Amino acid sequence: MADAGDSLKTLAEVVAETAPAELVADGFLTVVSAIADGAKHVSGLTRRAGLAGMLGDTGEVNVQGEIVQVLDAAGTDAFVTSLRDCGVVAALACEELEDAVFVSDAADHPYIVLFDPVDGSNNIDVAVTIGSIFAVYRRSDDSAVTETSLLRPGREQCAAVYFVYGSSTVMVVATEGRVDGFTLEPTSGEFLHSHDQIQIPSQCAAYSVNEGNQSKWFPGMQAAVADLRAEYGLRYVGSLVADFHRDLLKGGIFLYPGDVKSPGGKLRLGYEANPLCFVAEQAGGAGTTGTERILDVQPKLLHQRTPLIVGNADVVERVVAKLAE
Ligand code: P6P
Repeated sequence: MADAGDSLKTLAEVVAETAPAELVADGFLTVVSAIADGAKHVSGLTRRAGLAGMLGDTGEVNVQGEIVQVLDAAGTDAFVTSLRDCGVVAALACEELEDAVFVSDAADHPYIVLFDPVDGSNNIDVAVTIGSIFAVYRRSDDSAVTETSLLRPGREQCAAVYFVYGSSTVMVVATEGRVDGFTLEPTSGEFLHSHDQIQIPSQCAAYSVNEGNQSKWFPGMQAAVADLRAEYGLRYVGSLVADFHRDLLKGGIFLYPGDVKSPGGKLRLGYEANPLCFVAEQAGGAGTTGTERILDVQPKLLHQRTPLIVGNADVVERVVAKLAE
């Protein structure tokens, strides 16, 4: 029986045809392919986690102070290897690694990638959707790459990529002015163009926050979420990429605010908030700390955390106005 996948373009075809010419000219497709190769490996491990020894934790604690899941470590290895060896990445930073990995200062290595290899990893053991998130930058000049080279505001990203390992494995690629989705065809191993030019729907369909933290929120956030609660249904997976992807495709607003215990928030700026807010803005949405556009924040630390409010621009703006009252 004919299958929609039979007529869909591949990731390589779409990126070659639609990505900005200056990116295509200096190896952007190589970066995207390296990221996709790592994700195919992680997708395969995720689908067979209980059979592939991918459940549970390693007993180690990462730089975030979080227990490292077995799949976190496997995902880190897969993506570090594919990005380090692809030949166009000068440096990379990963949630699971305290320090950046410096690959080459050569001019033919123009890209820098920050990533969260397996987001939501505490959901692995219960087979709930998890993801991977990537922020892609071009080196600002040919000078030697240092840790400072990775502390760039999110507005300087040339692309953002994330994967949802859910009921299907979906890759979302955003470049300036365009967001496309690709579904992994397991038999061929190809990511096929299943979502053309994604734009966030005009109507917000749900709010997404961990209501269990309500008592810890500052009063302004408690009032802002009360407004959302009065108008929208609640959807919360507890896996950032799953919650974000639903809001991107269906309309919605995701919030992980700072609170009295963690005023700076829980989620990381460099490889969670920045790439997802880049995607959101290219799809017509918005992302803020509550007081500042996420993409304008000047990072000071590689693993810096941030409050995050992202989704339908009009609803994000309403929350910001409420917080400012
Ligand atoms: P909480 C998963 O651990 C994660 O980093 C994100 O994927 C998710 O959005 C958030 O934490 C969930 O945190 O405190 O609601 O369990």
